[in-house]
Amino acid sequence: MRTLLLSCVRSYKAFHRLQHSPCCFPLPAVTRKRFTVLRCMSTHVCKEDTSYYITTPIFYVNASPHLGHLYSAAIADCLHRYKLLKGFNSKFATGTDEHGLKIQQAAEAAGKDPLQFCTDVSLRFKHLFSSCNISYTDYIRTTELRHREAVEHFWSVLWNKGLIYKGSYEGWYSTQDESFLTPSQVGDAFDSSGKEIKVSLESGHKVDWMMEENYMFRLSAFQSQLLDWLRGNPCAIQPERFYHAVLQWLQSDLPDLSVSRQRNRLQWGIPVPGDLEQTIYVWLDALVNYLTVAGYPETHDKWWSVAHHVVGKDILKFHAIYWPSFLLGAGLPLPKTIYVHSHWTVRGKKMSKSLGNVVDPIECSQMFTTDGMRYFLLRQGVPDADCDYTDDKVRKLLNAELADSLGGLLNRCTAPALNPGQAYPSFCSQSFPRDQGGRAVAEDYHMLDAVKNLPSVVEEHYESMHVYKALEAIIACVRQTNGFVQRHKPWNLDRGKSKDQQWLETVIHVTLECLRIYGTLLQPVVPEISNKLLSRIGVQPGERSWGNTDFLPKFQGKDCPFEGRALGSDFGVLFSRLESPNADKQKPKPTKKAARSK
Ligand code: ME8
Repeated sequence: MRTLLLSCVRSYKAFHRLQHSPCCFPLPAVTRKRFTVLRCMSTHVCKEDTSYYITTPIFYVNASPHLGHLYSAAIADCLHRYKLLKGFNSKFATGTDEHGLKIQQAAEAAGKDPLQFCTDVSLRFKHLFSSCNISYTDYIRTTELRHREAVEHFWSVLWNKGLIYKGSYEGWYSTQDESFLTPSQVGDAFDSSGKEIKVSLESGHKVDWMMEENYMFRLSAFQSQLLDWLRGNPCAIQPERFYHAVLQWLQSDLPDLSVSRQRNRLQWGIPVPGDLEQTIYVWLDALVNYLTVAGYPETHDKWWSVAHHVVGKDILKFHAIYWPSFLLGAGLPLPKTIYVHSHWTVRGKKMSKSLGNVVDPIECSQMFTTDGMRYFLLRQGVPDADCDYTDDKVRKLLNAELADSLGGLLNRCTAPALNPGQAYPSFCSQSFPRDQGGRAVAEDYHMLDAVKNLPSVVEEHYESMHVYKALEAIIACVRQTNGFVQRHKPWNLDRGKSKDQQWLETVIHVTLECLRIYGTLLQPVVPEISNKLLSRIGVQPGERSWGNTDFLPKFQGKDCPFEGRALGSDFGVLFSRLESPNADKQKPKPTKKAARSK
């Protein structure tokens, strides 16, 4: 990451030098064109702005939401909440993609009016997101009027610039992926009845040959600008693996792209302005949603200049090639970052509606709690690699980390037996001096160092969407703090002796300080658990931002605002251990007598 950041800084410096170098002008036309792109990107890198705009893909409404959709939304929600904690003015958009052949066919199959069909399924996504605390600030549906106006305007801009022309398309099309494919992206397969069919090599979905009069977008004209953009912005697509994949794709020629379908084939979509015989291609329509939410075509600069997209790797081509080309064509800045994540699989197969192996996220969050599911997805999901889902993995992870490690730690230092005053006790600097000499041992000093550095470590991982690494770092510190308590066994200290009492209070004070940091840093991932933890240890809502992560001020000779404060009154368990479903079967059945006496 550090290397990546350094190279971003270096490229920005290079652009800056280029901009201010007296020998830059006059530039040949091609260079000038490239230079415009570079400059527009350099403002992206340097602008110190506290606005932030994050999006998820907008999801197709051909079927109910599944765990993969919740995963993308949870990542974006985490980044949004993190930015709010950092004091940013953050906008977070999600929503549903409701046009196109696939939706038209799904509505027909359901025997429903398409808009009614879309509304029903869109509500299911909305319900999922609100029940999982996905705190979006805008929910967009592509069937809304504001979106139609944005798409029509965007189309007209491209048309007026001569970037769209009437032509014809002949080639493969996958309705499931709503994607055009070249012959090299297509292979042979058999359908369920044994018939030979052609499929997309990437998604495995069936493809059909199509031949139509369409409007075409001059995608081929953007190849070198896309390469310039990526070479000048090595952080634009993260993680690095996907950045290199896109650079690799750009080594082959880009064919022009069909951006409409004949109206007689596709009625469910936005008509091409000025040509009612054609419907706008669903991906052009869908991608513009990000602009619609930013306020396009009215004042949109404030949000559009700070846009970041979270997408699954299945739709990288659309976001890293088509979308930037459309934007360059329309003269708009490019997104700051495209964060790409891999897939959840079930027994090694991508979880998807068409394969019928989906995991229901609502059922999961009822079984494992909302925060439990959020924690699992973000702790176990690795952006670079696919991850297999099983209920058992969820149970084991949550029991070990949320119930035992974190919950156990909170319980230890707030239990009335050890903390009868139910307060944030005093820190004694003679017992835990800055130099050795008190009761603290070398490992305790190592732990303090680790917790002190934790906010910056977590910040770096949140910034690069490596949420699992942030959680790994937090849980490693939680374990160290448990080790600290275990090492000093405060329950064995003699309260009658003032030195023991001071040390006991110091051990609890340090532990509560650690918990305060963990609770604050965990808020973007598990907002309910963090709230419970911070309330229990007496941290007020106004004291939970990133600016409040100054750890153990007493150790640095500063005042601690929490010292002496009463703990919160909620004694409940932080996270209850999850039983495996057959645990009940193993328990002895109650006798009739015992059952009657209940
Ligand atoms: O592609 N694991 O919509 P979609 C992880 N409408 N994430 C997954 C996943 C899995 N198994 N399956 C899906 C579309 N996702 C278009 C997007 S955006 C302008 C238009 C997530 O309903 C992941 O983010 O097929 C993936 O990219 C997205 O859902 C695809 O959702």
